[in-house]
Amino acid sequence: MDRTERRKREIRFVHGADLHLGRGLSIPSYDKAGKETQEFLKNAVQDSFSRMIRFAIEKKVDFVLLSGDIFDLNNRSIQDYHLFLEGMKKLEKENIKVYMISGNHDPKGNWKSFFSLPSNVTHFSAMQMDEAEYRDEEGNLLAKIYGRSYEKQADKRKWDLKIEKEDCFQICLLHTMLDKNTPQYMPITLEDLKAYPEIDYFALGHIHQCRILREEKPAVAFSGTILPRDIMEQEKGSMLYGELSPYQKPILQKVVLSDLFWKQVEVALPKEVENFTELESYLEEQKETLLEDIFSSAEGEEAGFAIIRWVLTGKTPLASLLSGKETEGEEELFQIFERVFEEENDRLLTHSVLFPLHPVTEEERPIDPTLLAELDRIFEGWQEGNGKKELEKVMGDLWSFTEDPEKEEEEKLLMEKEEFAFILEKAKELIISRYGEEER
Ligand SMILES: [Mn+2]
Repeated sequence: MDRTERRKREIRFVHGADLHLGRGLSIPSYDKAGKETQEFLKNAVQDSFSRMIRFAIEKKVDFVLLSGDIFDLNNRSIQDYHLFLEGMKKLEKENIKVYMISGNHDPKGNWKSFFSLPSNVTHFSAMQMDEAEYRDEEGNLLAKIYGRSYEKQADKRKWDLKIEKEDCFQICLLHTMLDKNTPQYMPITLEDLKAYPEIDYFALGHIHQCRILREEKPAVAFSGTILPRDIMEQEKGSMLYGELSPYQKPILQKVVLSDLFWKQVEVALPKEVENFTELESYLEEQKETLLEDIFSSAEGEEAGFAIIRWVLTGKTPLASLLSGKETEGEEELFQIFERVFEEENDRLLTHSVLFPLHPVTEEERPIDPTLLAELDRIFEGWQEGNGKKELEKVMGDLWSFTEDPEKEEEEKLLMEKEEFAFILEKAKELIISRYGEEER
């Protein structure tokens, strides 16, 4: 064993990101849930955060890495900062260090300093690539940690990490989309990171899913969000536990932090299901199978608590029956699902029910090809830009369609590309399924 190896003892850490403290769960049916369920949902973010802190303490890690978006831009309150502070103090008491950067949701430029952070916490600068040293009690340098915070909601700056070969572990925190095409969120790629063989681990934040992208040095991973907050985030909340050793490649393990998960479940209705009564009996028959599918697919030790968006498909006459009565129909469907799945089951909540949109084949309902082409042209135009402005008017004041976060209006919800595409797709399906209906 040479001198270098003797000095490098193994280090252990926890890597988290995208805590989005302050951001609640987005559930349209929240008010209809029972008292206990509401209480559970209300505390879910806090519970995930507490689990993270408890895990770090129980594992006696050397430090905790937080890769940005600790707070949610639009929802952070003094209580959220207080909650965070309490967590940091618990770690301080156990002599666990914290290294963190600000992301696009909690940029340094408008970080709210309601409290002073305890001495164990290093909040990296937004000015340039910053660095900190982690030493053991004898003062031996064990690790160097690098990171750069966002100053504003966008960080288009060039990536400026310059490092030397060091006699210790090296870790870098980044808040990035890891994609050259989104210049506002630090435009770098996995290939760029591979060019740093001296770095042991790149601890990434921004993408809300746990992704271990590379296990060899330099290891690269997104920890995921600590708690999924809406139906678009269909994975349990998570963080990563890591070990760096001079003798083997980095060890990274996903740690599930929430029991709660969201899922979109498709129920294909046979054509025999002609009305609400028959639907309810059909669901009663399918109930066990559906529940088993939902809970057996859930990761983690406990099956957990499921928030379900039911999507009805299939060639059922119910589809045409509901045509023009969508709002009322949705309410009735919601009640049916609630009765079938939630009575005697306190581990499931119906998020919403999307009524059947009868997928129509060409043979069943031939569509004039010129009309179809025209439809495609209109929809493409919408995705391009001009149509977006029109749609923005139609959809009201709640949504913002801007892709430039510096122009982003704080009080509006950002219409993401995927959501926009989803809405257009559904609109198109609806038009096609209605086409020629009157004549039938
Ligand atoms: Mn982010």
